[in-house]
This record gives sequence, structure tokens and C-alpha cells, in this order.
Amino acid sequence: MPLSQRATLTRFLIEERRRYPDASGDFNALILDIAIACKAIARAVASGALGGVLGNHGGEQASINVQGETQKKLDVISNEVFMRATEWGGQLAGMASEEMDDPYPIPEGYPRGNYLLVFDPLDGSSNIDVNVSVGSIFSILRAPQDLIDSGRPLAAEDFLQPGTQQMAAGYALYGPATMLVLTVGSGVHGFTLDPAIGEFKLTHPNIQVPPDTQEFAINASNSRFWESPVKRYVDECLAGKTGPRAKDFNMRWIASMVADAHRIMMRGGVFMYPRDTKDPSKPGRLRLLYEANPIGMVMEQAGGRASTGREPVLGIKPTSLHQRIGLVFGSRNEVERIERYHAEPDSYRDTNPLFAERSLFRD
Ligand code: AFP
Repeated sequence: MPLSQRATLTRFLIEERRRYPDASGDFNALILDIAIACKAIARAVASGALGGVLGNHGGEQASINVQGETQKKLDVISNEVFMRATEWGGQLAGMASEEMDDPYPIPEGYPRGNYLLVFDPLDGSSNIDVNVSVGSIFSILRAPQDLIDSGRPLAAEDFLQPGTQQMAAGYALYGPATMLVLTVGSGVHGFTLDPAIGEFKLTHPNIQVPPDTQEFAINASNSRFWESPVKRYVDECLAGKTGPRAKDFNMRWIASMVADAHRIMMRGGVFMYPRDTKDPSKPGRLRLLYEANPIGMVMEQAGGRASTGREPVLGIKPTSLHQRIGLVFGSRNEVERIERYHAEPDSYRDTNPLFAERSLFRD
């Protein structure tokens, strides 16, 4: 279809809204403001070193975020862009992000709305300096009714809702093309930014994640810290045609979850950043509220699956704003296989020499 005939994001949202005659329009306005933020971030990312914001060229911002990581300037800028684009319109009661220790209430002078926004403004930021794809991830929740009714101060607890409660979720990918991939709870749709007119256009309606795959993504340098079900799964993939799976697998790792997730949305695959024994204080690397839940909703809405390996991610009741979690997502049959390996008695551990006395894999 010619680009000029493709629906814009605005048109798509308006047509979606017709199915809900009582909808106020706030929700669409919020998504369009998020899209504006993503366009601005895409622009900053695309400027590369010319924008003067990259680590080697702009220097690292001397601030440390709540995860104990150095924030690069572009992380900070992207966070600001999200806040400024969405705080003013009267749709939000507050927001929370990877880059802010505490929730951000809507400033005095702006109307307060019925939604909460949670986001990772720039996922995969270690890739910025090497000009590899990065992205933004977002999730929209309904604000608790008592927060809306009473006007009391915003609290971190307001955000601690399971992923099943998300009203919408999605990500923007700043790759060779900028894309916005969105679910409002009725399938997943991909929009590509048309740079000529600055509009997102519907290019990938009703994305479906293939249920089977021969591709997996995991940071193999952590293998000595993996739990045995993960070790078993990866070993079986690596054994290829001659192993129990009787087929060869390919491995991919971009170190930018949003880019890995997008590859899986386009052609299937499984992504794992599982719980491991690397640091007992961190039950996984990725964050539940603004990484696992939105990507989980997108996957599930596209027919894929998202899990900790032990239970569906979207069912977990969060306990803190920046909670980390083990995460496995992608092609449904593979994720279910990994869940089965976690549920089965640990015969792999009992028979594999790697888990013997004095082994690296012993607890
Ligand atoms: P940032 O949140 O610091 O950008 O980290 C990106 C990320 O959380 C995720 O996008 C990657 O999948 C993962 O980290 C990469 O981790 P490794 O450094 O272990 O490859």
C-alpha cells in the first residue's frame, strides 16, 4: 500500500475509540503525547555525536540513578522529554520512570487526570555510543480511584499494580527506521515514522508472534550463574540437530531488550534474562514495572508469552517501584517449554556433572 494511504496513529486511535462511545478522549491524547516524546527522542538519538549528547563526545552525566548506574546525558534528556510531553495535558495523575528514584506528581498548575504513566525513556543505553538500536518502553495504568477522588499526594504504592491491569503498553524503537509498537488491549500494531511528514503510519497491523522458533537470545556470559532449567534449555538448543530438540538453533543478543523484543515480534524467538545467582540481592536484571510488564503485555497481545519461568509475568503483584524480575518472553511454545523445565523435578541438575559437588552451579 502506498505510504500516503496508510492510516496515521491519530486516525488509528480515533477509529479504535469509536468502539468505546463513552471514552473521553484523554487516553488517546495521552498516547499521542507519548508518540510526540518518542519522535523527539528519535531525533536526539539520530543526531548521534552531532547532538553533543553521547558518552564519548558529550561526556557522561555525573549522576547515578536509583539502580546504581551512571546516567548518560541522553537518558536524562529522554526522561525530561517524556515528562514535559505528558505532564501538562490533564490525563495523568503521576508518572514513574527508571531514571527517577521516586514517583513524579503532576506539578501544581496542571490539571490531574485518571492515568499513571510508567516508562523506561531509553532502554539499551549502553548501545548509544556504538550506534546500535535503542528504544523507549511505556505502560499506562489507571490511577487508583481514591487518588483521583481525594486529591491526596501521589505514592509509590499507586503504581504497584499487576501487569494484567495495564490499559496500554508499547515501545518505540530507534533503529534504521523509528517505529512505535502499541497495544491498547486489542492486538498489537506497529507504526513507522514517516520522516517526511513527522507522522507515525500504520505499517504492521495485527502483529503475531510465531508460536515456534529456532532462535534464542540470552547473555551467555552469565551461564555460570544460571539455574538448571535455563542451563538445560540452552544446552538443548546448542546441541542442535544431534540433541533432544533435533533441530539447529541460532543465537542473537543485542543488549537492548527493546530491539531484541522487536526482532521477536517480527519473526519469533525467545528472550531470556532469567533469575540467576549472580547477585543474591537482585532476583533478575530487568525491571518489572517499566520493562517486563509492558513488553509482556505486547507479547501476550501478539499471541506470544511472557513469564518469569515460574509464573506469568503479568500476574505478579509488584512490591516496589524499581523491582527486578527474571524474564522470559517470546514464542509461546518455547516459553511454555522453559516453564515446564522449571516445574519438572530437577533431573537435569541431578545428572549433569556441572552441578556436581564443588561445581560452579551449586547453590
Ligand atoms: P539499560 O536499562 O541500562 O539501558 O540496560 C539495558 C538492559 O536492561 C536491556 O535492555 C538489555 O537486554 C540488558 O540490559 C543487557 O544486559 P547485559 O549488559 O547483561 O547484556
